[in-house]
Amino acid sequence: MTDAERLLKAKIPCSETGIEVKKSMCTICDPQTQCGLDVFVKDGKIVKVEGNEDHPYNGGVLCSKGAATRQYVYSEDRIKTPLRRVGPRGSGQFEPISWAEALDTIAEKCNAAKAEYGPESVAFFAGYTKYFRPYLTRLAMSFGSPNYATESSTCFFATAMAMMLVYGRPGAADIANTDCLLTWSSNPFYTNPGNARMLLKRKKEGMKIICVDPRRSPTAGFADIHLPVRPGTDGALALAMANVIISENLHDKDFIREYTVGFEEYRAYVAGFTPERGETLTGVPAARIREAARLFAKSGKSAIMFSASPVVHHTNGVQNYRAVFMLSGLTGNYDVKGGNFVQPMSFIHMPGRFYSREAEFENRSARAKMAPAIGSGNFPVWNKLVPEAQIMYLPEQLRTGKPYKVRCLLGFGPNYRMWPDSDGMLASLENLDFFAATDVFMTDTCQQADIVLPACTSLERSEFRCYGMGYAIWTQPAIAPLYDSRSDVDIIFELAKRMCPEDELFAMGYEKCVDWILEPSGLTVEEMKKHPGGMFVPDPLDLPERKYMDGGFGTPSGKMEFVSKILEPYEGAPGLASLPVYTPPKYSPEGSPEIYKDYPLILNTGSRLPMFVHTRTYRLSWTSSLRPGHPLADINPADAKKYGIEQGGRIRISTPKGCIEVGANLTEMVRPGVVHMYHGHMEADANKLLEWDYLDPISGFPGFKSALCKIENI
Ligand SMILES: Nc1nc2c(c(=O)[nH]1)N[C@H]1C(S)=C(S)[C@@H](COP(=O)(O)OP(=O)(O)OC[C@H]3O[C@@H](n4cnc5c(=O)[nH]c(N)nc54)[C@H](O)[C@@H]3O)O[C@H]1N2
Ligand SMILES: Nc1nc2c(c(=O)[nH]1)N[C@H]1C(S)=C(S)[C@@H](COP(=O)(O)OP(=O)(O)OC[C@H]3O[C@@H](n4cnc5c(=O)[nH]c(N)nc54)[C@H](O)[C@@H]3O)O[C@H]1N2
Ligand SMILES: [Mo]
Repeated sequence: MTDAERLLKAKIPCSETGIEVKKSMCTICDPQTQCGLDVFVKDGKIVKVEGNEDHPYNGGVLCSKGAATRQYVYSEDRIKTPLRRVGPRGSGQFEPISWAEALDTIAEKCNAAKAEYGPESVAFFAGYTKYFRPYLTRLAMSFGSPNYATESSTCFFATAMAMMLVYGRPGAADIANTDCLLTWSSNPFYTNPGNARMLLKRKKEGMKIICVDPRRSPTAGFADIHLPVRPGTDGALALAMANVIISENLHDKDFIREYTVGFEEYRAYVAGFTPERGETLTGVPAARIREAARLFAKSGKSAIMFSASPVVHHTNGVQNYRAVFMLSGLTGNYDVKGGNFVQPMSFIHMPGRFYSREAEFENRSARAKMAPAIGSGNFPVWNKLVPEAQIMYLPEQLRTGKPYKVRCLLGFGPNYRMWPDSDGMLASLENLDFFAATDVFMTDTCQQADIVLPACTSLERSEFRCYGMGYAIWTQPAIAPLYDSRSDVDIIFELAKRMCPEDELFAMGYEKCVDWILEPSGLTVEEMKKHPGGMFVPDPLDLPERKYMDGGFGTPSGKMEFVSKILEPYEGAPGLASLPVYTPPKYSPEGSPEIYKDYPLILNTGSRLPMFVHTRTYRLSWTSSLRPGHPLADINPADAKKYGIEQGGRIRISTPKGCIEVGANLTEMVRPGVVHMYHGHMEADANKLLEWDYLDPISGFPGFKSALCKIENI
């Protein structure tokens, strides 16, 4: 082998090999964990990726999904050109068309529906992908439709609602400065590697960890105290911890006196949740509840690390998280360093230590003059707090045409398997007059669309992102968009020309709009282009503690609310009590004993696996090989023994709604009595097992993590 061949084989970037290293970002697991990437490119093709060592979030590290970037980008499933459906829906019969024809058709259909039925007849939807959302929001607002919705109808917003009901503004765990981290259902070792590294560093420095998780997750493995709660009983556990804190006089009386309302009612309610009752309701031993409550209340500064999903994936989710978040105020840990510290969201739900004009750009206040959004009548509290449609109601509105017919759907990464009763969601799409889907891959949702548009990946486009430590990046394409694909943002700006030509900001173009949004931050696209791997923001905000001392809390009373003023008008309606009243999940041993008799196991769908992200990485052989035999359900060996199930054996999981057939994976990681099944599999879609209206009445979030099921060998 010659030297030149050796260099090439080793993929060394130099003039002999012609390999260049371009800086980029991995967005396979959108959006919190955008790891910096070094992309090795030769002749316009990616030959290798590595983590960018200089990036402050990942410091050179990549997970299995990021390491499989080349398989993701060069997947066989990529959509190559704009397509028009020529066969029946779902038939897969499409013909290629030009971009101009595709964009003109979409705009004509939407403009015609607007003229005939009103702009609300057109819905705009973003799946899990986040980077294009401000522009899609503005497109919907300028077009005049209140029906802008996202995957956040199932993710994060219910957690934010719980915080907002109590404090007005969410505060995130200040892991860097806390003495005691209470991870309530979060497992960063699988879901957020940067936070996991921080957690390990702080543990070495003496930080205590309490982990509330039904599974013996890696996070639970590092915890000083693990509380293996029965899924969906988190509220009862939090109330029992509050009972210990108050009865042992560990609460922060000064804070409570000055800054809260409803404490006496709360104290009286909490008195009923002794640790012994807590044990009965949650399965966590009373002694351990006491121990955890004391550690949390006595550890100097304590912080609650919450999650976007598991606690709120229950029919009682928002109430449960309200009870959890109250532990911060109760112990004086809200909006202090080392506690749950409030920072403004700078861009797309991420703090970046700067202010931006994102909200002004999106112009959601325009909704006030529009027709009611999808789901707003069914979820009034959601409607009050979240300026988006609650899209879980879409299938029912499509079926019934009530309160009005939705005619057109523009989906960017739409995936019908995101909804409970996914089959019902799929069938309901038949009621649309027109459906356009933009995706990277030809999915079975795209097969339903009238027009399909090919989106490129993050390595082929430019996008802005920021990070909590005050870092920002404007990415530049590492390679040109493959085939005839385009960035979602380009598509949105092209549609804006055709659907809201009078919009002056869209008329400025993408980069100018980003500059406009970032104007208060001092960041500009031009400056960021000089730092392809990202840069620290020029004058990062250094916010004081206890910002509520100036201007109060963002709640109706201006104080922390143990009794919610927003919920008070709904008192008496099931699940909407103004105190954080604990009710068991609708389907649970206590909530539905009749069903429990025949379906004696709890079905928890979607607890994360390290190698999969929703529907995205099943198609990659590298990531798939890390879970041989998938789709698999995780079952405790004691349950497996009871039902005569063996490792790898085929089983049927049934609920009253339906059944799926999967392999069995026996693991001590899961609690006896709980079956864990990851979602989004084409061959075995867990969301088929759930009813469309199995939803939390406050948030409209689905009860993905507490249905009842039975299992049998097949
Ligand atoms: N690898 C990977 N990373 C991801 C994702 C992915 O799909 N794969 N998804 C991303 C997305 S969209 C999200 S929302 C986040 C989620 O991020 P995380 O919340 O960290 O992940 P999960 O595994 O969903 O849940 C964390 C833990 O909650 C536990 N849990 C389940 N039910 C309950 C319950 O009722 N109560 C309590 N207390 N705990 C419960 C699970 O056992 C699990 O260990 O991860 C993001 N990161
Ligand atoms: N049973 C169950 N269901 C769940 C959950 C659960 O825990 N259990 N979790 C819920 C949560 S927390 C979330 S966040 C949702 C996520 O649910 P989804 O939004 O369905 O998530 P994905 O499958 O990651 O992405 C949807 C589509 O976006 C496409 N896509 C990827 N990148 C791009 C891009 O750059 N542009 C465009 N236009 N499309 C792109 C993907 O190919 C995919 O087809 O699922 C929810 N559903
Ligand atoms: Mo999520």
